[in-house]
Amino acid sequence: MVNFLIFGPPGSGKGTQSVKLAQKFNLVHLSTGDMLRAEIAGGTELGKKMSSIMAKGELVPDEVVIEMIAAKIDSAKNTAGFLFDGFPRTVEQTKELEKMLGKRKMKIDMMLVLDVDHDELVKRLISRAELSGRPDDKDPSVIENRISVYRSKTEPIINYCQEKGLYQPVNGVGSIDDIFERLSDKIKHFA
Ligand code: B4P
Repeated sequence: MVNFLIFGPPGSGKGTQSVKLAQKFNLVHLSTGDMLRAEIAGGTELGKKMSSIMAKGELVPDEVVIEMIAAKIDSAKNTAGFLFDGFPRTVEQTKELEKMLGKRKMKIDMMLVLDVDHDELVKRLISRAELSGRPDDKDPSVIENRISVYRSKTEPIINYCQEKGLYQPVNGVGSIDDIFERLSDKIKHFA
């Protein structure tokens, strides 16, 4: 099994590229954002608690996403590996993921980081707001908060993974197909 993190600021194209990569390389795509939005759409108790945090662009508590991911790893069958999208988002989540994988005789094999400039991120999220109806895409101040939460809480994971030799930067600006090719080139050496 090979396990990849797809990483980058909000709007960098993680979700967009993950769907295509999971299909091409027979990976299970695990997006904590999608899981949380499914809880909200299902009107669950957890979803009700998390929706106001997400609408402000803050991170939900580490233990919530860690528990979700562990359940999904154990229920996956016949896969070449996992593609973690939007998880981990803190160094603490990264350490927990390493423990979780270690117990199952797996590890993180590569961290793919989509590099996109600030103005392009804001432009993409504002244009998605028209289609997504996501409250965190509608308000420019929430978009700025998500980017700043990424810089302060999530970006330190890059250093952590760089020291372990896992870091692989990818230019995230260009057409969706071109970026898919760049990512596929990195993954194909493993998968
Ligand atoms: P996520 O669902 O992870 O949302 P995101 O960061 O906005 O990225 P997403 O994957 O959706 O966007 P993409 O870049 O593909 O998280 C949402 C919230 O959930 C967080 O703010 C947080 O509150 C919570 N959460 C999730 N995981 C958590 C965790 N582990 N811990 C704590 N809290 C957590 O695409 C953006 C747009 O760009 C799309 O419209 C797309 O079409 C467009 N696009 C993509 N590629 C493009 C390209 N090459 N050119 C032009 N447009 C492009």
